[in-house]
Amino acid sequence: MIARMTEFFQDAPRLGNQFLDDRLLRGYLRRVLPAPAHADVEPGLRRLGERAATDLLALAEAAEQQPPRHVPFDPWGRRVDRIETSDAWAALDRAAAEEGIVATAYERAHGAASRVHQLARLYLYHPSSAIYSCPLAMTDGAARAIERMGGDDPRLREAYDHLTSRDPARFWTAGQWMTERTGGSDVSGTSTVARAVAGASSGDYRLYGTKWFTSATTSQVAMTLARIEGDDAPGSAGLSLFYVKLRDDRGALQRIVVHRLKDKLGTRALPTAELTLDGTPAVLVGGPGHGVRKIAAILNVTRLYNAVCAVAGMHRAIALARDYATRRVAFGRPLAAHPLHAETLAAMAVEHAGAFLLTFQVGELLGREEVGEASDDDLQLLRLLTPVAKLYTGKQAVAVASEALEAFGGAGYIEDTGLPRLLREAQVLPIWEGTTNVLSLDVLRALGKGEALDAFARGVTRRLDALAHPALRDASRRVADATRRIRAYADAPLDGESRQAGARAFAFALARIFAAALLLEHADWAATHDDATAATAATAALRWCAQDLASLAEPDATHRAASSALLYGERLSAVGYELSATDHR
Ligand code: MFK
Repeated sequence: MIARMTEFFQDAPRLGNQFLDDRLLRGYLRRVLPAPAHADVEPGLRRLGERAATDLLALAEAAEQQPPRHVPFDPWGRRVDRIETSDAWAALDRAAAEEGIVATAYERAHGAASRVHQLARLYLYHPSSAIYSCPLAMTDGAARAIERMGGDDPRLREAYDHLTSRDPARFWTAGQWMTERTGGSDVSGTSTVARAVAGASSGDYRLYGTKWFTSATTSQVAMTLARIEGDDAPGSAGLSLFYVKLRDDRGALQRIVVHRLKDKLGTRALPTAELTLDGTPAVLVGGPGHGVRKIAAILNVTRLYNAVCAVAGMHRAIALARDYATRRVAFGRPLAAHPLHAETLAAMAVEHAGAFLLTFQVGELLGREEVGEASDDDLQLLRLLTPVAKLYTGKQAVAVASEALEAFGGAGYIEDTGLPRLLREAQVLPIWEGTTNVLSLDVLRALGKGEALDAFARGVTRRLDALAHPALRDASRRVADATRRIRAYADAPLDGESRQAGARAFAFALARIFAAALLLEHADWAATHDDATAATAATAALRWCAQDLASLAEPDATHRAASSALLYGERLSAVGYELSATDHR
């Protein structure tokens, strides 16, 4: 018995070609890309899917083994603030350029569909990138901001050319420095000051202040916020957007002091620093003031990246757990043959399918906006669904990663299996780029005067009305009913505080309903086109729609007072909550 045990070694999970293994991605691209575009891009995606399971994966693992190091001084005591990263990290940068992970979106070889193609490339690249996707997100956001607001400033044009280059020798990445000690989510607390450079052209400033989180500090350039001296407009309206080139022609940091690298739960190959700008030259972008509104052009791209990376991470976690379930035998049969295990993995696949379609829908809308083909409804939906997709997928990515680790039993908790990284890399997704709650409030902001919800309802109804397959009818009725319920909720005369307290449940309902309509649309297409993925598309859609799609909260003043008492123990009577005498103690 002992001899038999010692001879046994469990096979590790293996990854196949990450494009060929992804039926949802392939079916989706067949549906949404025009046939010539599909024929053009498919071979490249196939190659990238292979790289994601081979050389990129090896580079990502090597980069994780050699995290960045801050070298503050040279051997002779001069302040140098070098951030040393691994060769593998540099190779992932080169691969990103060559694979056009950013450039594809700006070359626009396939018009509006270019954004979907580019996001599909990001989706394949991200889980084998050691989070090199983070600098790429900010690079794409910066390119978009410069395209929209850069005007003809030669320094910004130069940056745009580098940020969107496929040539590894020319490719630059950008940081996005928003967070300060005085303001994390509340960016209006930014205390960095911008002083105009006397005698220089009108866009030239020097920045003074401390940035508390700067991701990808090895980037060549960054976009940041500062208050122009003398601008006393209140809150974020008094902030302006600036472009910074981090190093001079000799490679020295331009009056930037790096204090330390952050010691983070995950994203460990990615350098994230605290730094002080002490007269750093900067170029004003898009004129003075309204910096938050301007940096939102970047945020809305990076939030979409966040969602794509969330669904990509879910897919990777499921791919590993699915493969392992065929290799691991317990109680006399492979895990895959155990009904409860199979149900658990299938539920993760359904979660991934809805999150995937919701996210790529935002990509379709952004693609149309970028080439000037977006309708008014598209623009409303883009504004509304960007935070919805980000907040929903970020949260679900953690749940799926956690479930995936559990599917490996104890091995999922052991560092050198690489599996714990799935959870660590997921946990950042609901935090950076706006937490779930901050984004739920952004959803309320995006509703505006109600036009966005009108566009939302039309987007759902149009899809439901077009369904042809009779098997989808019941599910379609459930989605229509949930849409009526969120409309009634939005129209109800709730006070502002109650509206805020219920904002997360509302945002989740929007995510579930829109994803439901997209899943039904996709399943209908697959069934009527006899697509190879028709059965899985229909199963995912029907299971998704069987859940409560609009579980709304109505936390009125009494409810909120009780929540407060639950947390802080104040006397409920003080806030008018009537309970028995014993409850008041
Ligand atoms: C692997 C995946 C890749 C991910 C890469 C991640 C690396 C990046 C690391 C980071 O940078 S993390 C830092 C991220 N920080 C945030 O996301 C900030 C989160 N906080 C918010 O989003 C707050 O809601 C916000 C800062 C926007 C609140 O600011 P304000 O100024 O108090 O809000 P206000 O006054 O409502 O909005 C100011 C203007 O901006 C308004 O326009 P108007 O001036 O015309 O009235 C808003 O409509 C507009 N605005 C705000 N958010 C917008 C927006 N416009 C469009 N889209 C938005 N999302």
